[in-house]
Amino acid sequence: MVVGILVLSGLGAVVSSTGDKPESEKTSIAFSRPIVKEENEYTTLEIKETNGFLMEQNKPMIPSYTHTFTYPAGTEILDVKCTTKNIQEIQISKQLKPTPDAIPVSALAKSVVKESTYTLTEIYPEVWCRYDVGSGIVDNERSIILKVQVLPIKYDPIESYIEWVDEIEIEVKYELNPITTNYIDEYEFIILTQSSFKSALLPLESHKNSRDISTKIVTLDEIYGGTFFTAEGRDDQEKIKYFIKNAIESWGTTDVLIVGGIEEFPARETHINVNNDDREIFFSDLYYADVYDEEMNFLTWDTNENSIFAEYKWEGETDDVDFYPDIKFGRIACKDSQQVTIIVDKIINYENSKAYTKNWFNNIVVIGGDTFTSPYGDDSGVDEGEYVNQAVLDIMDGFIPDKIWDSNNRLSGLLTTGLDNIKSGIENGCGFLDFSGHGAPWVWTTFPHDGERQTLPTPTGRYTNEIISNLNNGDMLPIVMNGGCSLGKYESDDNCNAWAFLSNPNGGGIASFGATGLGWVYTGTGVTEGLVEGLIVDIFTAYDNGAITFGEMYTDAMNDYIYPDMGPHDYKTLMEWQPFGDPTLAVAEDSTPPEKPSRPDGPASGSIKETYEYTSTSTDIDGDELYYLFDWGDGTYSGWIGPKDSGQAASASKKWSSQGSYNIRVLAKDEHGVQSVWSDPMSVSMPKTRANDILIVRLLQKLIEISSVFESLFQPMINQL
Ligand SMILES: [Ca+2]
Ligand SMILES: [Ca+2]
Ligand SMILES: [Ca+2]
Ligand SMILES: [Ca+2]
Repeated sequence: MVVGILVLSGLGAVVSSTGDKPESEKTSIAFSRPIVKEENEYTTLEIKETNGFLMEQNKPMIPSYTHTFTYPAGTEILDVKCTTKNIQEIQISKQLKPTPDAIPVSALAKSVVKESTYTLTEIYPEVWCRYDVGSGIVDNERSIILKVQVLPIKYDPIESYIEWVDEIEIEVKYELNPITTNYIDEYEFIILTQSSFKSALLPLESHKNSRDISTKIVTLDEIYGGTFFTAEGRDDQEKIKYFIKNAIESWGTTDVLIVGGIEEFPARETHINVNNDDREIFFSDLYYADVYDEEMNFLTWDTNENSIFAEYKWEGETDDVDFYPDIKFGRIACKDSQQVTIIVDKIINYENSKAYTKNWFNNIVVIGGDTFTSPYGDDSGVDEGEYVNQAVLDIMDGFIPDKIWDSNNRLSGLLTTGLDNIKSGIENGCGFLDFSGHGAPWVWTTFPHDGERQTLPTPTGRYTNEIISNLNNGDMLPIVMNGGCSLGKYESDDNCNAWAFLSNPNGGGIASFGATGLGWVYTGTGVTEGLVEGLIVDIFTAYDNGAITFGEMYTDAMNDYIYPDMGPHDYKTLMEWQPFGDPTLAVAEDSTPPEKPSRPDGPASGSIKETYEYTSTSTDIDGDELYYLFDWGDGTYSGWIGPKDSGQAASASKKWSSQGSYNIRVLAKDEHGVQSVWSDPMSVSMPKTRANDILIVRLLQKLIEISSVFESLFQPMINQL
């Protein structure tokens, strides 16, 4: 949604530097006049320069623009000032649309959508800008991240008008005190485990070292016993967290893999009071990753020192949490050495074969239905699961989609069932798999459009961990998003869906995400604007923006998601969203992309049921070999054609089966799996008739001309041809 931010101060921002004095940076954001739509009972606002919404429950939805400033670790943010330019008023006749309800996506309890409403007696929001400072890892650099959320609208519910501002200038005053980091890159990557798994992990350690990722296995005994650094901390989890801090500061560690299920490797319990319906205690590995606050102090997640961790309005208590991960991390929840060996073999094979260069990798399977239905109070008419899937496909637009949906009858079919289609989608090979619906630890499910019962996928209405464990997709291993409640709750089911993809020795997945507790999402088109499904969209965006490891996909998405004054649903989402897998896993490779391929060349018109050939060419500055994909504009693709030398044309043939106009476009990828942009489209028209049929049509038309009596008889025949 970011469209042309007008930055008035030139290329991005102006930084003035005057020796030791505080420095400052200014950025201006211009906003065009809001588009006001008054539909049904509400007014909605759109401002084209905004990139999100302020979405507080029981408050109106306000367009927002979030700007991220990044500084070296140690920088102190002294002041953030927002100055508004012209403020104008627009009278509105209907109240602003409320933020959609946040609803849990549990497979067990039916989620009832209440009609979202609010009562406001004061101008909302109170401020034009708000900000938040944290410490995290950005492009492998320890960084201070400043998020400024600009709210270009104020709403007066009593007088029924809005104020909007056409420009806001943000001025940041800061002092650069880069911390001296004598971090030698001794161990970029540490693998933490109980002793009994160590020997099964040795092949992974040497594999990573051979890929120039300096790696060390450290056992819990060594952490608790102070083998490398003096053990400190009040309990095992805190000792592990201090160990990670020491590894960052003494070894230059950026990535941490935790090995073991809840019995084999402890996790931290959280205490988030989302609302009185959800006071579930759940586990969060983000605890281990969020090592520092914005002043680079060790963050205990128990700032009120009552030894109850990660409190949010828990018996009235709240602990400060920074949320920005300071390391990239993942867990492989192995319960025995055999599982360790399965995962280690899969990782080594995935990386040695460069899975991301394979043609199957460029397939994506998306699965969804109507997450919230009208019998349970959702009157949006939106099939939320499919809506999220489509948002993912729009981001991953060089991937060939396999849409397993209720609306196309592929999730709801009876002859070829939903389960059949999911199985063949995965077993045909795909790089990514996105489930969007409801869950419990061992089952994913969803509703048909406006359905009363969770009957998808057909025929059983259940996609279970047992089905996942029986997948037989060999080396073609996807990264899996398990959208729904508790699908990553490994402490209650040691073969929960998210983990079952990894533990499968004959296929399954290479890495996955799932919630360790009850997950929350918004209803209607708000579903992609935040919470679990919004974070999934951010993870795909991070991949599309060039993340090259699994850990970067997650960390970049977190860095993107976090905003000032987050609410309880965001707290829960960010703490429960568990990455399963190796954070250093190579999911892409750096290479200069091929040039935009030439517009396809070939016949611009023709007849259906005849075969035509089209060609296109691209070049690669690195001289890489290229593969081409033709999108025929009718929902079908050519499949990847190649390898071709850089500059060598590629051709593909197509026979259209129904009449119409189609836009053909072409994409190239190089031998490293890096894709070009799509070519300009070539428009082709396929009239309804074959050459041989044209004579017949002319004859029939002649007959109609002679007498209109023939029209009712022959016109349908003409239409058929
Ligand atoms: Ca506490
Ligand atoms: Ca942090
Ligand atoms: Ca719906
Ligand atoms: Ca290249």
